[in-house]
Amino acid sequence: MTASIVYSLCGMCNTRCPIEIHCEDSRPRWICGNRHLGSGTALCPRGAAGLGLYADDERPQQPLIREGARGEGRWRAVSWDEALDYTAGRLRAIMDAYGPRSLLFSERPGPYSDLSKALVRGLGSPNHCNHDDACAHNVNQAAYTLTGSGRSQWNYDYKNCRHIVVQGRNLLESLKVGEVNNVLAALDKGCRLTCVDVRPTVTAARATHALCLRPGTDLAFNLGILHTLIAEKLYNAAFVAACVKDFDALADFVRPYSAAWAAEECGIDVEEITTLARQLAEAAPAVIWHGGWMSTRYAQSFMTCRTAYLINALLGSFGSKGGLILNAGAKDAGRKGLRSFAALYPAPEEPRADGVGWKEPPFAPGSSLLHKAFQAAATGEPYPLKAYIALKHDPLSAMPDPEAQKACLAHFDLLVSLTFSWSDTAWYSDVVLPMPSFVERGSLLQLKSGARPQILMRSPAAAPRHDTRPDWWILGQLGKRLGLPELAFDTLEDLWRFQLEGTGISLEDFQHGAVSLSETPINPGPVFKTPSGKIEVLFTPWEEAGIPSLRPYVSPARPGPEEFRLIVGRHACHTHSHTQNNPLLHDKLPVNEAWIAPERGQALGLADGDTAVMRAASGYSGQIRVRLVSGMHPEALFMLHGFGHSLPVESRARGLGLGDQHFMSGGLTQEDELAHGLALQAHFVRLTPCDTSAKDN
Ligand SMILES: Nc1nc2c(c(=O)[nH]1)N[C@H]1C(S)=C(S)[C@@H](COP(=O)(O)OP(=O)(O)OC[C@H]3O[C@@H](n4cnc5c(=O)[nH]c(N)nc54)[C@H](O)[C@@H]3O)O[C@H]1N2
Ligand SMILES: Nc1nc2c(c(=O)[nH]1)N[C@H]1C(S)=C(S)[C@@H](COP(=O)(O)OP(=O)(O)OC[C@H]3O[C@@H](n4cnc5c(=O)[nH]c(N)nc54)[C@H](O)[C@@H]3O)O[C@H]1N2
Ligand code: SF4
Ligand SMILES: [Mo]
Repeated sequence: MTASIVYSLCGMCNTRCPIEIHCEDSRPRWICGNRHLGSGTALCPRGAAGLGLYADDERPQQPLIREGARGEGRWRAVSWDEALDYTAGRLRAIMDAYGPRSLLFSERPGPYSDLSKALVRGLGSPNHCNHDDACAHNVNQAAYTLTGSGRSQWNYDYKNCRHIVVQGRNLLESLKVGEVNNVLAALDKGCRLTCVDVRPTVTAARATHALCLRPGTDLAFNLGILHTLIAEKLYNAAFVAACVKDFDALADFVRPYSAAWAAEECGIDVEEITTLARQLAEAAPAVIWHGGWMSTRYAQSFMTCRTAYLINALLGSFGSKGGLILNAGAKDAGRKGLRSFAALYPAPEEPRADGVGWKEPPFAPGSSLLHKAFQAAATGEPYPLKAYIALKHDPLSAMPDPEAQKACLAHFDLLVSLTFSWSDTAWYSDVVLPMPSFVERGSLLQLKSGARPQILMRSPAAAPRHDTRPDWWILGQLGKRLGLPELAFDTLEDLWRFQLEGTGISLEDFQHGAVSLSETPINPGPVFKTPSGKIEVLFTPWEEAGIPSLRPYVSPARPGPEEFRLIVGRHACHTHSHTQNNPLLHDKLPVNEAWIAPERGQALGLADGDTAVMRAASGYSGQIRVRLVSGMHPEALFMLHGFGHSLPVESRARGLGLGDQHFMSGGLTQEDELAHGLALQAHFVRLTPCDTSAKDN
């Protein structure tokens, strides 16, 4: 037996933790964290279950072209040549008839998007979208409009922090392994953790103090904190004078929002707000008020995230040890970054179909609004969209109201899905171009910015078990057939050599899967890439267009006496909707449940473990097991996202639990009032015991 280790990157979620894949006679046997990169061998349950994905035969195994109606599940298995010729031929015909801008592309973005962006640009379409309108769009715009840098350019220096506040951020379950390790290390050293949620979580259980707010009132809470920091002069006056523009406008804005008012709005004691503000001032500037991640929940989520960053600003934590540190890139390390494929082509000048960049004042670079592009496809305004390619993206699960989405998708002549697992979107497509699992796949090199910027390598540890091809190869082959031969590479090594050109780094330098660009940590300090070089409370482009950068608080609607607000979230054992059929993870958590407060259950005649009918305002309904959970806010019904699979090809996940997206009817037009991220939690549902509802029907 020959043993070997392949250094690579996990692909069970977008975090891409560095891993070691241990092989015996070239067969992957074990996956653990990469010991050479300082993060230890531990992985989260999903990463460890990568071998389950590798072994799974219930994933698309060869290219498929649809035979029956969309979604019917009748396929013709074809060769790669036929699949690529067919796809490229249809794309060419559509672009000839409607122009290149009729191509819409969406993906879960990341370092590998450089190639797909290049393809879309090279073909002449402005319509490259990401998934962020249902994820971090609002927090990204909040960071950008205040600091000139997007949310992921600000790193949290947990290790040196004295007080962390997470709000709607379930950091220990919706996790990144490195972040969890750093937070736990800080807690061991005495750092305080305040957790603000609407239900009990693992993060709340580990917190120094946990608070339960009325769902959707976080903006009131933050305004109460800002008010207290200013009224009690607890803020860092020197930092504010040096680094915050328009402080007076902020002080005027928060004046009406006292801690007492906020406490009443949120349903908590006033001391919860005043004490927290004082504790933070005492620990400042080594404090982190997390800006949020999955922040597309309410009509005022953008303002909630803005106020979170403004609290950091008043406490002086930007640029401070133990606070928010700007990620350093290759340039900061005095090095040249990776060569870009997208830079081979000029940015298209056509307006985007989703309106970003021309309908409204600027958003952070790279922003998109896929739900608006879908609506544009339905109306044909500003122009027809006719071909749609989804890469690593499952909007039918990951955006609200699949039926409304299908009505939009009906306007496309071609739907293509690149994926490594079955998904509702792949199943509904005209062409499925299947990829190997990350265990069998290499990817573009990734430049990871941070205190010590690095270039990371994902390498295949085994030959593909099925007739699947990596995304870089598929995109390159499509490019080659559509007049962009420079995007096609025969080998992964050729692709990597293109990226490394001019960096002085060679493939041999990637001994343990990474090359560090700096020996010592870099802290660029409080650098704000705004016109004034300061944090700008008022975002000039919006103010000039008559859009207020500080929007007054609007109290969220209360559910009716029989209703609950639908709250969604994640679990440590699953990633969105693509791990439920993984044999290892399915065994750990096969189904989702509806969590409600015990007193609400009792009033409805529901006991813990009962099955109930959950019904949306649209009438859509399904059965779900009910959990009575102490500490839940009574207005909230919580369920995990990602369940309710119905595809016949997924024997393990099929028929278990409910998909939250189906309970969000009308949700494609429910969004944040300023930044337009989706408002996924603007929906109410009802629960009825199974027997009663049977009689009702
Ligand atoms: N109703 C509702 N909607 C939501 C959410 C919610 O909680 N509830 N959460 C939102 C959030 S935060 C997010 S990030 C999005 C997530 O939305 P998505 O990114 O669409 O979700 P995933 O299930 O992670 O991935 C989608 C598909 O991509 C494939 N895939 C995953 N990784 C790769 C890869 O490396 N390469 C390729 N080619 N394919 C890959 C998977 O097989 C899967 O079929 O959903 C958002 N939408
Ligand atoms: N295991 C695992 N980890 C993941 C992912 C995954 O799929 N699985 N996905 C990754 C991705 S793409 C993302 S975006 C992040 C998301 O990470 P988070 O932003 O942490 O998202 P969630 O887990 O959806 O929700 C966090 C918490 O918000 C709470 N919440 C809901 N409504 C309110 C409210 O009105 N006020 C307050 N204060 N709290 C509220 C929920 O109860 C939940 O506990 O997770 C990432 N990490
Ligand atoms: S957080 Fe877990 S699933 Fe995500 S990359 Fe890391 S080990 Fe893999
Ligand atoms: Mo996300």
